Amino acid sequence: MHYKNLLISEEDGILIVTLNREKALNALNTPTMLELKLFFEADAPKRTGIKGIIITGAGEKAFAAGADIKEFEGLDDNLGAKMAKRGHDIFFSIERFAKPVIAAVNGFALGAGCELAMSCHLRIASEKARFGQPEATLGLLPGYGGSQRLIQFIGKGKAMELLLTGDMIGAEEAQNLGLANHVVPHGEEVAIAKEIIQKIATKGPLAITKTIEAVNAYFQFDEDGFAKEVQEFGYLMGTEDVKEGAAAFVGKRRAEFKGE
Ligand code: CO8
Repeated sequence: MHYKNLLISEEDGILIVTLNREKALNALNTPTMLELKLFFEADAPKRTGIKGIIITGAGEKAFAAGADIKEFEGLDDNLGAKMAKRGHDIFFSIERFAKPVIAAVNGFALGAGCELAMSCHLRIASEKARFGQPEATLGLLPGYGGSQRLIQFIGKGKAMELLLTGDMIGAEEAQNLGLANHVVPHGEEVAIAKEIIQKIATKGPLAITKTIEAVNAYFQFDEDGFAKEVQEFGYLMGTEDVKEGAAAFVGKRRAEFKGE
């Protein structure tokens, strides 16, 4: 299969998936999401010989700076909910992948980018990584599972603060909060992720798959929260506020929200 927005390579039995929209800070537009869907739901499961998968971003600056805000124009409540549901399904397929999936976070991991990193089993952060869920700044809430997974990683109080303020945190704070597993010198995140996958590959492969299933099972009761997120994301996508938020971003100005 030929991918346009993802670069896929294999090194020492590990698949490396590079989000490849550097000029847009690897924002996850629809074609990229569809390629992630194809990769994780169809292609990668057939590669039974691989030891694991690493996801990273092209360039020096970003893992992924969110969903592509330039695609928001023309979205309404119905389409917004559909896109959020599709994103949930893709990120569940990453979270439930039978082999370890590690995010090598080489820069900004914001909005959908942070949500993608959180759907991976582990996160190795460059010291330059920045994490955040800035959707409220756009008049939205996270649409790809962020309102649920952020709580799972850092607890309700701090998650509430980051979700309500839209503040970004650096790699060290992300590690202290439990969001990043390790912080490493910039440029070494893929190499360290590879070392960890090589170590996991020495363990029992069935044990690894069953451990991933068991850890994920702990959070199954949260699925109503995901359904709630789809519903509310759809609602917000139909509001004037999100049109204003996206237009302000594209126009490089501060948003003037009316609460409508
Ligand atoms: N979408 C589209 N383009 C983007 C995005 C994005 N999320 N982020 C950056 N870009 C583009 C910029 O528009 C700019 O393009 P251009 O050169 O054509 O103007 C280029 O990338 C470089 O960006 P900046 O010039 O802004 O770079 P800075 O270093 O000044 O700033 C930031 C970097 C802080 C990361 C800044 O770009 C920023 O704030 N980006 C937006 C972050 C954000 O709000 N992310 C959340 C998006 S919403 C979301 O993820 C919701 C997911 C739910 C599902 C959605 C389903 C529809």
